[in-house]
Amino acid sequence: MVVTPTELSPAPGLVGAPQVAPGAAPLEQQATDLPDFSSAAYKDAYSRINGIVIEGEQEAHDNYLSIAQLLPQQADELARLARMEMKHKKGFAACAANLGVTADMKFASEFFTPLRENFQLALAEQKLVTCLLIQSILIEAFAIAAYHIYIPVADPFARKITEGVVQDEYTHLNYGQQWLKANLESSRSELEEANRANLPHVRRMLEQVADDASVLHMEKEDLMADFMASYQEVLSEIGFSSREIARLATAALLG
Ligand code: PL3
Ligand code: FE2
Ligand code: FE2
Repeated sequence: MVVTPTELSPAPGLVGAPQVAPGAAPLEQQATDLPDFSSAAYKDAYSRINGIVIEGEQEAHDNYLSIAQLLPQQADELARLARMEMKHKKGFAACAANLGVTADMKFASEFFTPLRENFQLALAEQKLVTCLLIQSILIEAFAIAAYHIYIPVADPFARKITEGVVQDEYTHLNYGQQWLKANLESSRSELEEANRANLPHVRRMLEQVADDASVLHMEKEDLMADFMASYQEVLSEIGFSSREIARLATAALLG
């Protein structure tokens, strides 16, 4: 599309000094509509979302230590990733304490049951490719999407913590990506099968969290779009073609 100078001009009402009603918040605070962090509705939704995040960080820690059993030559690196996850868990626990919220850990544990069970099954069968797909690709891409969408609508304390965490999560996504790229041909069929079995769970998890997330001003569509962006980018880096990626992503709609 050709962009003409007219299309680049500001809309008539936006010319000149910004108009702010007397007593209103300055424009930069109005840009993203922040929730009321002290409301009962916010704290109620936060108790479940924060529980999910704390449980997710704890399970990520456990999963990297489990993966080290299958990749003993990389045990040091995997222990380093696991330590990062414990730091994340502590950070998010501090976010809840700061808001005076108690995380709902029972809800959170149930939320992760399908992926936890599939990971444990794969571990028992020494299916390293499946373990890496579940933890290092699907869960990490889910975390990255959640943290990206949370940052602009978080309270200032949680925003700082989440900004630090999201950087680490890229390291974790990258870890799985590198291994799978180096071993693509021998991993292909297990990867496709594990993707078909687990991607629908991620979709259901996003659906399950959508109502609480929207109380935090995080929209389901934004979460899904961010997840799909990281997921597809990783698959492309691993070496899949666009057609293969479309096929893998289609598994989200089935099952
Ligand atoms: C991997 O390092 C950790 C996995 C955590 C998974 C998080 C999923 C979060 C879903 C809801 C998003 C809300 C984010 C708010 C943060 C307090
Ligand atoms: Fe983490
Ligand atoms: Fe992580």
